[in-house]
Amino acid sequence: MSRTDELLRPDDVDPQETREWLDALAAVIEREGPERAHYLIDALVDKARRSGAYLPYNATTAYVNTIATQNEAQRPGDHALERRLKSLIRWNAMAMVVRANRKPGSLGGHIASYQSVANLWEIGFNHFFHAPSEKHGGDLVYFQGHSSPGIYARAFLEGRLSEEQLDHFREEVDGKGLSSYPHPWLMPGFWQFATVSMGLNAISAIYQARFMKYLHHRGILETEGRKVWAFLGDGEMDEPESLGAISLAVREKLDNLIFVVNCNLQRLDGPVRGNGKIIQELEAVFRGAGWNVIKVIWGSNFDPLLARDDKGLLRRRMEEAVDGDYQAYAAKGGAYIREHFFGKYPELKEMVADMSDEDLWRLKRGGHDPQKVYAAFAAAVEHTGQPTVILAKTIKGYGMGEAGEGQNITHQQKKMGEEAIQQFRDRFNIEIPEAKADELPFIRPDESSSVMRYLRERREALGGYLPERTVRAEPLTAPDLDTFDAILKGSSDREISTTMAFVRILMALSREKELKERLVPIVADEARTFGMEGMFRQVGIYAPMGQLYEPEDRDTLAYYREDEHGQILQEGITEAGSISSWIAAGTAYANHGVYMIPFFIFYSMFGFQRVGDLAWAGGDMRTKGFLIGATSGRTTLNGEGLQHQDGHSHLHASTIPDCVAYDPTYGYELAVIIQDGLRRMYEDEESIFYYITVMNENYRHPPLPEGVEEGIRKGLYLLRPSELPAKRSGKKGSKAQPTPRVQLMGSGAILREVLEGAKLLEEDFGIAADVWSATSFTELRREGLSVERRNRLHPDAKPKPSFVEASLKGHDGPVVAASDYMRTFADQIRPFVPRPFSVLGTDGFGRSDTRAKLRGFFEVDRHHVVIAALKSLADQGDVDSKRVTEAIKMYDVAAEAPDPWTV
Ligand SMILES: Cc1ncc(C[n+]2csc(CCOP(=O)(O)OP(=O)(O)O)c2C)c(N)n1
Ligand SMILES: [Mg+2]
Repeated sequence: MSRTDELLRPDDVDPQETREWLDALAAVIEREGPERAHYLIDALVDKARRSGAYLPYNATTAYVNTIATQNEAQRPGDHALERRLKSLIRWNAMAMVVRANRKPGSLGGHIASYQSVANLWEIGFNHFFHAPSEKHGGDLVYFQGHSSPGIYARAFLEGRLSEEQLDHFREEVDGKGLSSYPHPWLMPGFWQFATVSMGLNAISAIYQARFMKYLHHRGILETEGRKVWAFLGDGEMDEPESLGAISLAVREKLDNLIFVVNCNLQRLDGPVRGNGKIIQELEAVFRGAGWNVIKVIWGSNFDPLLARDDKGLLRRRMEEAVDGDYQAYAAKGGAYIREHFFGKYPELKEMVADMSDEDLWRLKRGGHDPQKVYAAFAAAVEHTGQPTVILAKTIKGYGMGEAGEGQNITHQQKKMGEEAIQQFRDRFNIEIPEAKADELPFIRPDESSSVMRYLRERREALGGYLPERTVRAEPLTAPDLDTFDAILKGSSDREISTTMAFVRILMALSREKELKERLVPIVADEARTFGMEGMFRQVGIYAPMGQLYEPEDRDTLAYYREDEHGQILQEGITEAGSISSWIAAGTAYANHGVYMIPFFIFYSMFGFQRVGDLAWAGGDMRTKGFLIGATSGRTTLNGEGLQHQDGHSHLHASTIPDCVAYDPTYGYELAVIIQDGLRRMYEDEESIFYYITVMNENYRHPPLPEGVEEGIRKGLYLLRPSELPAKRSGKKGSKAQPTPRVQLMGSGAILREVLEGAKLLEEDFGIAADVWSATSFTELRREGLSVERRNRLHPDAKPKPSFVEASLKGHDGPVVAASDYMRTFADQIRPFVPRPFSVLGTDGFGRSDTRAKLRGFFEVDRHHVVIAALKSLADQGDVDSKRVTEAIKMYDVAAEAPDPWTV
């Protein structure tokens, strides 16, 4: 059979004519090269279309390997030793999970996923994945999270993890165990990327690859030659985050990015696409987006069969069978394959007549064939100008036999019976006696053995061991607070917003010698909203190809300047992408050895609520940097309504343990917070990140009062002590009485309502009101909880007061707190306020109106502050309860209106 005949389709009406065209094409390829051939084919298609023919675009290619056998790069190395190594890792990974689940408590774990990806990873470890070394900056590998047992098993062979650690898989509390999945928070010297939340892996890897190009273009770091590998599940590709950013990778020509999708055709419950083909579907999606797609479907032992497939029947059968069928072939064995796959056409059945059922069963899928995988990886690392995706077909639970191979239940299988363990041992030639197998010993051959020497030699050649998280970055020196002098002085008569104050702080930082290069401002198409357009020109917008056009506004001061060396990451309308960039920048200290300072500024409503899981993963990865939630507050962003008004992002923020969050009111507070953040994260190297809300309401900002910095940082300081005398004269002839007193707290925009409320209390009711600025209810709660715990567990020691309690000491009266957030926000400090405490907040959906109306509606305005204060005082008998009624009438408050959170 000629090579041309391989390509004839079974339903060809004129094979002779087809042959002539194909031969002509073959001749062009030979004489003039594939590019000329491509040109001619395009011209033919174009001609047909212009002549009126409807030629639907077909984004898929035949269901065979993309790389023709004769074009494969040949796998170097010692194949037998590699198989042995892989088998040992398979065994130890399986043993670790099964042993863990024999213990009481059944801690879970997964066997099947690693068994299906093992070959892909081992080819990577033996031949491709570079660790950072003198010669190479190191690749970044995003390993599929729930296949972590395979990574632990390898690290055990490498001597990086002990048998005791393996034996305490998922037992972390006593400090000797291993975390279930990749969590840099829990294993900071080991895992680099938190990858177990499906989908985050893919988008993070794309923005990581892009950030590496950014570092390179900005001249901060040489990242040439380094690759980002992301290993993804085929089920995982259903997540919007998996596919949502793939066009960026093409646009920015991320040829440093390689996706490997392990197409084992199954997810947790069952088949990924039982009635179709996930590989074909993904091929179409990625090709359509402009990726280099490499399909690795069939193993080498299919090659001779395909070579004999003169009529294209085998190809036709491959195309016909759907993934549900392929899964059944994997689960049911050789006889079933003969009957149901080859048996469909007598000629195909004949083709395999001299093969045993065992032979048919051993026909490999591409992802389990080291040669095919090597060839695909080699092609991917060589490819330039485009990102590459490798779609590798595998079997879920490979080698698990009756315990789950290709079965729907396999994902959650964490136990294996004696029989299945013996089969596993035989299948992978594990050298332990039959009688011992069921004890599932971990195996680590002697250092002098050929397999261990090979393991070391391969990793040494590639620069060391992976994964490993090492912080090599030099800490930075935070600027002094007086860098922000202009802000600290207050705005005098000018009315500005905290957003404007923030932008000024950022501008001041961009003039700081040591820090300016490290700043990474990130926006999701809202720079103008926040008044940051001045930075477009000043520091430029990163664009790897520079600016290929004359911007429309070229002659303006703040023109839209795109630049190869630009500093701003203008991500367009993608919060998920922007926060992925923020994570890449904020973990550069661990992944690239250089501290970067990302500021991602966004609509606070589209932050945690939109991409909370990425923020959580960012926390896990010890990301450092600033998230700036702008236009925050339920009543402060007036006009925009229900979808825009954020009254809860601070609650989201409070759920992330290493997120330090503030809701400041004044420019000087913001300056103190940002300066402190820079110091804590980059100078003292604490593993924290900052969430700060800023607003678009304009008002005057006072100068920094003396001695309040510590309070700002801790979350509470006395902003305005009441000036009323502590005693007031009683009725004629009676003794002077103490002035009734309240403590008012406020944060964000509502602090100003609280200040106004204090004035009303004093002027209209003669009540002394001290006003506190609560820059962080969340930090106050955390401090309080830790003091409370310390007191609870040290009952014999002298109890310590919380910071809130200590601050309030000597400032009498009930406490009222109000914010532009749900009541739960300020309510966080209730346990630490040892007296009557009432909280006002903005529970309910937002809606459009003026600020004043909204604050009245949500009952957080000055009048409600007064009413709440009077009511507390009345409850303890310090004022007559009639005064509360009086106030309600006086301020025309709709007491009979329904609860704002119900309407
Ligand atoms: C966002 C998210 N949803 C659900 C899960 C639970 N989960 C873990 S693995 C898995 C199935 C994964 O299937 P696939 O991506 O095909 O990977 P495989 O194990 O088959 O390699 C699911 C649903 C998760 N980890 N993250
Ligand atoms: Mg899968």
